[in-house]
Amino acid sequence: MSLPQQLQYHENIFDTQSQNTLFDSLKHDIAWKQDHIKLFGKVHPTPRLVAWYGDPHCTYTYSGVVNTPLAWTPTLLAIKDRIEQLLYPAKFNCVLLNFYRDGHDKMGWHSDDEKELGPNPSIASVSFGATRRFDFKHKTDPSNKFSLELHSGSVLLMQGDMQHHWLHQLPAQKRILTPRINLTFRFIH
Ligand SMILES: O=C(O)CCC(=O)C(=O)O
Ligand SMILES: [Mn+2]
Repeated sequence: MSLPQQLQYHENIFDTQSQNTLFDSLKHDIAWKQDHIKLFGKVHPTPRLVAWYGDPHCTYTYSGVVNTPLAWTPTLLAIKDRIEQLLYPAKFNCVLLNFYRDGHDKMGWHSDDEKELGPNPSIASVSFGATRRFDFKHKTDPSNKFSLELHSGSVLLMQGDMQHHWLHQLPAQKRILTPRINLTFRFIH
C-alpha cells in the first residue's frame, strides 16, 4: 500500500536491545498519570496513562486539560536526538507520552489540531512494546480509510496538511495482553 505523501513510516530505528531498555526505563522513570474526561456529565478515567514533557514554555491543552511540561529526562532527550537526526531538519520541543497497559487501552478518533501546534504540524510518533494497529479516516469522505501496524522501534511522521484532512485512532485490540508506550514529539510555537 502506498502512504499519503504527508506520512512517513520508518521501522527499526531503535534495535531490539534499545527497544527493551528504553521501554523499561520509560515505564519506570516517567511520571505516568491517569487523566479523566467528562462525557455527558459523567467523569471517566481515560483508557491509558499519559505524561507531558518538554521545554518550560510548552503548556498544552489536551482534551480540555491544561498541561505544564515536566523537565526533559536523559532518556527522553536521547530519543529526541535520534528522531531529530532521522528527520532532519525537523525540531521538536515537547512530547506527549501514552502508556497502553494492554489491548483494552486505546485512543479514539481525533486530529492533532490544537492551535499551539500551528497550521501544519510535524508530529513524530515513536513506539515501543506491543505492535498496535493505527487507523486513519478521511474527514469528509469516511469511506477513505487505511490502517498501519506500528511496530516497536518504529517512527511514524505525520506532517503537512494531514491533521486538516484526516482523523486517526488507536483502537482497542482486546486479544493483546502486553503493554505499549508511544511518544509523540511535537513543536509548540
Ligand atoms: O499511540 C499512538 O500511536 C497515537 C497517539 C496519538 O495519536 C496522540 O498522542 O495524539
Ligand atoms: Mn494523535
